[in-house]
Amino acid sequence: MTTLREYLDSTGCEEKLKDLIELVSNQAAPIRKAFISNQEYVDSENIYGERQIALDKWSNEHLIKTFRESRLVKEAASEEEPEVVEFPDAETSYAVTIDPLDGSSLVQVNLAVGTIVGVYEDSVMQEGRNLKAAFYMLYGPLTVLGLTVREGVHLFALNEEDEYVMTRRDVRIPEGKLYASGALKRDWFPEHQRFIEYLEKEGYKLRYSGSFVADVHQYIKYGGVFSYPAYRGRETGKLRLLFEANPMGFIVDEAGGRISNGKRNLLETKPEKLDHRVPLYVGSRDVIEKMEKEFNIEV
Ligand code: P6P
Repeated sequence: MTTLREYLDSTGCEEKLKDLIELVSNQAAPIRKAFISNQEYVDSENIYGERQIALDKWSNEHLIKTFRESRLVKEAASEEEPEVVEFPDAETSYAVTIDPLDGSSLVQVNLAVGTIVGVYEDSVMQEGRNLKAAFYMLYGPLTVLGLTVREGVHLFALNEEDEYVMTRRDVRIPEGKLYASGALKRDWFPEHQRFIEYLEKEGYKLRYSGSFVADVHQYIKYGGVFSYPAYRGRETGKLRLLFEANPMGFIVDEAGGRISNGKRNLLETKPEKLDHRVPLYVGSRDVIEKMEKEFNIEV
């Protein structure tokens, strides 16, 4: 089976970027091992006012330390950090976004969670379509790596020797029939409600876990539309452009799907701040383009 390094060597990827992808994806094993000893909530909050579990802090600190020691990263923006972390000793100009442990509260109920990574040149404050690479490590029954270096999307899994081997090459998202919507139904705007009702009439099946990375991984395989819309009380939506929407949306786009804010391609959105939130619809291209044309979702 093709290893991660063998795949990377078959691409046009820069050497230092290959090293960075391998280094970060190999942190899956130590992060997973930390699950059992970092369960409790700590008395701190992230910049979104969300209480952090010790695991958020541990995985964030572990990845930041890994970046610093590697000299492979010029700056890193993390969902768990108030500001961009600069690395003056860097030997590259890679700018990285991380969601160190997306869906972390689900560890307590043994559901899949993951690490989401985006790699830009020079700065993280640019449109998602400029990503040089995007990948995620998903900690489920298997430890899976979903990766694009702008040459399609490929999946790997850790084998018995803790080495990534390719399990699926050139993933293409089908026009499947899963759907999900975050936010309370009573707070949905009418246009979003109308779209969800359309999907249900068309026989779409609800699949929502509370972990964006795990849900999008499922939608990449089966197809459909995952949404976390604008809603009354939070017209910007909940999910983060830099840490969740851009990297995962870029991967879906590379697999032939689409990510939208309800009206247009989210990968063309210029970030205004680190904490830039966006309404999002991500998954199969045809149904999302139909939504953009026919459901008049306001943004
Ligand atoms: P809710 C996890 O906190 C997260 O950022 C995403 O991973 C997930 O899709 C969403 O929030 C879940 O939000 O409001 O359903 O708890």
